Amino acid sequence: MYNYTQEQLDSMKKVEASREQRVGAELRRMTAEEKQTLLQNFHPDYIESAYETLKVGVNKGDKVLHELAGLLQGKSRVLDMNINLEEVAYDVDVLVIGGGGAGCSAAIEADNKGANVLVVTKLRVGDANTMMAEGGIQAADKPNDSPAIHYIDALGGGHYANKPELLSKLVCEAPEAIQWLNDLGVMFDKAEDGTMITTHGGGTSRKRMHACRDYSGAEIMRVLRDEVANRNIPVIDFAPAIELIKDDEGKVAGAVLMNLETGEILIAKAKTVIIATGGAGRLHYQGFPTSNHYGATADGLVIAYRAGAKLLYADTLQYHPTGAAFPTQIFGALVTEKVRSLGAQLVNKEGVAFMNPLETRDVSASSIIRECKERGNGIKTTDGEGIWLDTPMIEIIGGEGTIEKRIPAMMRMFGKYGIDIRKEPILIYPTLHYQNGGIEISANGMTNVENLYVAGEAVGGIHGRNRLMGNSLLDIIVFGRNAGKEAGEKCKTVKVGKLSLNHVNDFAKELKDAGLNPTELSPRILPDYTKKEG
Ligand code: MEZ
Repeated sequence: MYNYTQEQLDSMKKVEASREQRVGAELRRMTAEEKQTLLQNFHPDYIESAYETLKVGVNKGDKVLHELAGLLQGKSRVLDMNINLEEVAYDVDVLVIGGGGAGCSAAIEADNKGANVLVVTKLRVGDANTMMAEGGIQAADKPNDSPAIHYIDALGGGHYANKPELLSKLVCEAPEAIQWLNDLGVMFDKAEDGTMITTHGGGTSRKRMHACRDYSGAEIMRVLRDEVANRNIPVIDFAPAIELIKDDEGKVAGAVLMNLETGEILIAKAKTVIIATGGAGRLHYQGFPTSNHYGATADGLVIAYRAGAKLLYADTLQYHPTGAAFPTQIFGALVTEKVRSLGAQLVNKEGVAFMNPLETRDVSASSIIRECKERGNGIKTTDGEGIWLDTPMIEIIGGEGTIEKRIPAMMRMFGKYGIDIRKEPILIYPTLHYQNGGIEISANGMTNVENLYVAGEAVGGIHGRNRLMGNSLLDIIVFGRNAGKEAGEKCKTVKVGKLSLNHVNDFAKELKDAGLNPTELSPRILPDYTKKEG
């Protein structure tokens, strides 16, 4: 057992004491009014002081978090560089920026269209939030389910703000996405008769979460990365895009890449460009820890915004209810929602299960924050406080061995620190997990800027103002493939004009005219964890 404090041990005893009577107890769902009040009072998205209004660009007048505003209105890295756009290092049909699940899916489909594709990644292919996704991928492919029911669940979870044409595409193409992955070789959890095992997630009315144990994203990424390699699609690692390039007609026509090791600048010319750069957890909005991978710094949003692409719901973030709160070595790491799907309850300091564990994520996170901040029912940890997630319930409900079989990665993550989640509850607190908003696209994957496509977490609008579990692994496949097909087709008719970075200079002038004189370079590229003075 881990070296817990006396206070933690005393509280853990209360959790153990109440366990038996909690097993099988029906925990009430909140009413719509209760949820709204809870969100307004405790969800971080509602903290006005965390936001500021954008002064320039297409979303001028919209509010975004300070951290993102600083980057969107930051200083372009190319302004102080002497860049020769005629020295083209790569000339391709489709340039895919990002090597996660969306980028790889896009590259595969563009390749299927016969396009000459290049993938460029900031780190390495697979260093992405896809790899970190644990619990599963939704698809309505069981007889008691349908895309229409999936649509209604996601629409309710998204506070009715989802763009209908995007959500419709997501749910209607979900069964085919699962089939595609299965055919490529993804090892989904299956029953002995070969049918897929599916579970609930927060806010789902049917069991439609397909999983590969609790490392679903890693398994999907393994297969997509192999597929890209098997097709000999060229990939350039450690080459983040630091700016988009347009042509003299204002159409997107490539990107400025930076060799991360040498700083060398490389020009990639392309007929169509797909941004698949993922999320922004490493900006640590409002000081939250994050479940995101090291490169999640909103780069795609920044370069797209400077090129004139519109953002949608950039003010809404997802704080996953169950980030590890303890021990400190894994502070903020994801504890998959599947733990709750399998029966673990959220329990406070006094051993009371204070909410239904499968409310939607924004509601669950707010409820945990309220329990700690307002009600004083949190348990102190090295880094703050947390709530118990009563994992031993899973073994009681599902039978001995369920944890090892269904969530081995969780068992291992805590086991490394001497915590046996089959026997002891674990401490959790919300962690920054997902960017609900992003760059606006049409159903064909294109932004308002000609020849610029977006897929994956960098897109805004699919999930409205709150995403349901398992709809992200789904969207990277559906919209990644979609962007690849569309961009792979569109490039056949594109003639690229003279390359230009005028839009960057225009944006800099806009900043100056607005009285802004930014010194912070953007995109950020990598998070800054150096200790600040004072
Ligand atoms: O979709 C997700 O974010 C997901 C499946 C996360 C998880 O809790 O495992």
